[in-house]
Amino acid sequence: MVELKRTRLSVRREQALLLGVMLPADKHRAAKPLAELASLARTAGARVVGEVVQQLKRFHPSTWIGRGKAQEVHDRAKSLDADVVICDGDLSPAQVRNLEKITDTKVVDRSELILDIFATHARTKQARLQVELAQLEYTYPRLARMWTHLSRYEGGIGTRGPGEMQLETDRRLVQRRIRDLKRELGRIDARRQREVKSRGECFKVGIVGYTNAGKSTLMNALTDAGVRVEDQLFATLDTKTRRWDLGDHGEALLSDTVGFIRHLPHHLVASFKATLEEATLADLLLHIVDISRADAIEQADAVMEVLEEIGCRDKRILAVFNKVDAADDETALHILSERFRNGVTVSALKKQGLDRLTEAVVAELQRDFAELVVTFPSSDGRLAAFLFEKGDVLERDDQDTVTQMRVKLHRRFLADLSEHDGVEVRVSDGKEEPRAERY
Ligand SMILES: Nc1nc2c(ncn2[C@@H]2O[C@H](COP(=O)(O)OP(=O)(O)OP(=O)(O)O)[C@@H](O)[C@H]2O)c(=O)[nH]1
Ligand SMILES: [Mg+2]
Repeated sequence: MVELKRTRLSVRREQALLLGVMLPADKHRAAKPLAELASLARTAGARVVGEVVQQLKRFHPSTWIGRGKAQEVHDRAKSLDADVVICDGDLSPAQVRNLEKITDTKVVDRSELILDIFATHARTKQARLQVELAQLEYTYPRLARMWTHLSRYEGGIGTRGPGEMQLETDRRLVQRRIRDLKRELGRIDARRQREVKSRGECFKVGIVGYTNAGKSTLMNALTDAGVRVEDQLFATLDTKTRRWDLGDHGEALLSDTVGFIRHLPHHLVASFKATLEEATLADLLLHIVDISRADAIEQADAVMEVLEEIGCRDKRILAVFNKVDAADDETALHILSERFRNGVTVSALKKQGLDRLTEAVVAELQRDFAELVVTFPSSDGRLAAFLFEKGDVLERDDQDTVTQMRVKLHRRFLADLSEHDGVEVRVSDGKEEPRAERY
């Protein structure tokens, strides 16, 4: 039995050797294949001391990379004095074990690295519980000595028996903790859903996008939210909602939330579903794309994949091409403008293009309203009161027995009108403008 080196997976202050595999499908990343892993590693607090990349047709089933390459990684790790090898992919527990054995160095995979970042950045109670749940489900079963991580739930570790009995106790403890966490998260989620409902009829706009795309910067530029902005990945792990003043058009509620990344670990998506949903419960999503990046298109695609995974395929989405001030190559912008028609180009940092963005959002908000001519018996005082309360009455014409009102009303109330007797409703604005696309 190999003694695993993975007693703790945090890579803070450790010297990291990055390890990547280029499959034939990864050609677009050829220029800097490990750039993203390097920023993840740095965000987690590691110092990157070297990189090894192997071109492969497929992953090696037992060692992830080829065996010869693994030996090379061993030598590099020793000469660079690396504490940890961080792999740009998700390895099976057996692959980790075998790779650790050959390299004689701690091995951490990409999901574990992301989970570690989430654990360090989580500030709210909900975020902390969500991370813990994801770690219990993904990381802990892969640790060499699970119980050292569980000791805070149950007495000291000295009282436990060895071997199988230990493993059994650990498993039961993990199961119990998972159950408790799910229950507690369920309670927080129910409270949050009540909160979202109580926000009622206000137009809800959610900001989504790849991590570090500038979501929080945009949130701060549009409202006085004062959200933390950092040039690092996953600075934001919870959701903040603020009122956004739309001038003559009233206001919307704007939500900023956790960013997406390609191959977001599945356990994180599941655990953070409630947080992700908060933004996605919106009437409109602003998809922020950092167009100053060479891989802007791949990032945009990854975001669309996660949106699909959390059930947002049919949402209205408005693309926002951010960081135009830093974009020196317009190719990505051209391609993305073709793909996401109605996109708006901005610089959240320099506050450029925000008026156009506001106009585009107002146009979306307006589409939820219909201008109607409603004719009804004058005796129906309830209907008149309803129209005044819920709508914007533009004209009123009282005749002997009937009243006619021209009113702007949210489409969700159309059904309510038909419940009244003797009402005739005519849509007075027939024009259909192009709208934010549904994917
Ligand atoms: N040049 C430039 N930089 C920007 C712009 N918008 C944001 N940034 C920078 O991009 C970095 C990330 O910004 P954030 O607003 O924290 O990004 P985020 O999408 O909220 O990131 P996470 O919460 O970590 O997912 C910061 O260093 C910002 O200053 C922009 O329009 N132009
Ligand atoms: Mg943020």
